[in-house]
Amino acid sequence: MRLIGMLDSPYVRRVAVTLRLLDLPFTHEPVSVFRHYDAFAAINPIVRAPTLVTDDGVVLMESGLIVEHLERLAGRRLSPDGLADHARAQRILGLALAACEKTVQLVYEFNQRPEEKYHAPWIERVRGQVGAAWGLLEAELAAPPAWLEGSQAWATGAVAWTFAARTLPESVEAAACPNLVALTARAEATPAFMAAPFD
Ligand SMILES: N[C@@H](CCC(=O)N[C@@H](CS)C(=O)NCC(=O)O)C(=O)O
Repeated sequence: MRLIGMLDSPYVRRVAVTLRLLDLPFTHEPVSVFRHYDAFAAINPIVRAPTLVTDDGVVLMESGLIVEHLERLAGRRLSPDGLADHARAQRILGLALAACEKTVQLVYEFNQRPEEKYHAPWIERVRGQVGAAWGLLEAELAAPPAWLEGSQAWATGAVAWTFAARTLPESVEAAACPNLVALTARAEATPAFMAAPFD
């Protein structure tokens, strides 16, 4: 299997960490959707990271769909079985993905648009959404469930926090999110994360 994309993308990184957590063999090709557009397009004309090329040559995209496929391949899931636990896992995962997506929107606003084209009301709205997502995620972690560590919700939460803290530090308030900071520090020290560093 080939994983295409840079590890500074939270979506690529969550797939890389998932591959490690599931002990699936893969090669990683750090091709950038911006700096290596043509090379990326040669693999996936939609130029969307992450892209996963299966051993049969099927080109997959969308990290959630890729994770679903990888779990099938490995024959195990990175989420709890019970219905109530699963709902909680999906809530934590959804909050982490929302924080990611909204942070990416801010990054694109600042990196892809000329400054005179920034739209302040939109930026304020997205900043508010980012803050709400982190606040709610932090609250979920105040009494973390026993199954959290090693789950997809855990992996994506930590990937999301590192991404935001490193890419747009002013968008995160570490002092207000001690649980997230601690969870991320522990996750980043695990072999699965260390094998897929943000840089
Ligand atoms: N929902 C997608 C989001 C993926 C995404 O936004 N990828 C970015 C890189 S962080 C990308 O491909 N950007 C280039 C583009 O969309 O043109 C997923 O979960 O995979």
